[in-house]
Amino acid sequence: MSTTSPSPPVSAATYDRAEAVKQFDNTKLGVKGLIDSGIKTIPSFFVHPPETLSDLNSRSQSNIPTVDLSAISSSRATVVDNIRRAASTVGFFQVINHGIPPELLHRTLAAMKSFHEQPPEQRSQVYRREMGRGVSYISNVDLFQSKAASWRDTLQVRLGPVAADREEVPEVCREEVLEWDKEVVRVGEVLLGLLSEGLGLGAERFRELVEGRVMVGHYYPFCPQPDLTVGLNSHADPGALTVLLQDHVGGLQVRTKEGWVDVKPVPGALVINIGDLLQIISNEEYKSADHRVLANSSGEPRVSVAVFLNPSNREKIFGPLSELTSAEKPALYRNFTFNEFMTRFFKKELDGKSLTNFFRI
Ligand SMILES: O=C(O)CCC(=O)C(=O)O
Repeated sequence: MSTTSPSPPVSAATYDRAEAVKQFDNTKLGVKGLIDSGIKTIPSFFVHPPETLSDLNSRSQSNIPTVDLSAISSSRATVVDNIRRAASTVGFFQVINHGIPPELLHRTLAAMKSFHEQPPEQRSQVYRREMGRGVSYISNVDLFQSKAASWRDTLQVRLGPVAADREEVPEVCREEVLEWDKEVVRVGEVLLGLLSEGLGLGAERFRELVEGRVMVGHYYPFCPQPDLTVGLNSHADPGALTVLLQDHVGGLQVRTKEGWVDVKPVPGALVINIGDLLQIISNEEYKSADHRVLANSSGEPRVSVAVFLNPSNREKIFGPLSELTSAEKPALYRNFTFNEFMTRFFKKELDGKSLTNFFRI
């Protein structure tokens, strides 16, 4: 535990947290701006409660599964089985040999880093909390709802069903974002096909789950007091499936039965996780998992790019698929529209796996 106190060193009686949060947001420069200003202690509103901090050092030595996609054409049933096993236990796995050129993996991370390292006046132009135009640069999507802020900034880009205007995507990462989206759609369709087959549903059943897509490009600057805050609070993703590209720095962890497990960076791999919606429609055959990112204590910033795959029709009714429910296995969730589901998600802070409980029967 750090012995330095977080800044500002004021008594609880005089500290106006809401004002401090507002002032931070008004800088439009995120956590990167704080680090660039030379701070050595973190503002108090980044300090997490004792119950979060005391859990940060707990970790298990196990690994999450790695699935090799190169065998799809020669031995599809084995790959389906490996994916089904990973999705129904941990809900998190890495995939290798997915066919995305290593050069694009590298370029996408580098372009996202370049966006976050642009001069302040360029970054601040894109800083906004509303996704109106489909692109927003923001620090902490839940800044005004959460008990404590987290040490990261994010560029969000809507990719589907209606993508942000090409010109809106910051030029410094425009080509890479658009190329990355194409590859994620391709790999996402393959994975959703395998996951669907794993439930005995045929390869096409989850096709629509790739149509609604949002990309988040996270930047986790060095944190001077990493034992007082987090990079990203524990949460489960609400949508169907997440495709994540992380750099070599590390810090992502997933909660398993054995405790928190590091999702160790594997060169060239993608990290895939099941979201709450897929847990629900599979009637819990597949499991979404809580995950978090530790505050970055390394000398270099950490960069990750996640694309959340969702259905596009917000009015469509979702719930456990009838093929997967029976007298022996009754539906565990009620039906809802995707709109109701996402509205519920955005009403709360990113605080663990609680979204599914709102819809549980
Ligand atoms: O940065 C990471 O590794 C994880 C990102 C993540 O969990 C999210 O965006 O929901």
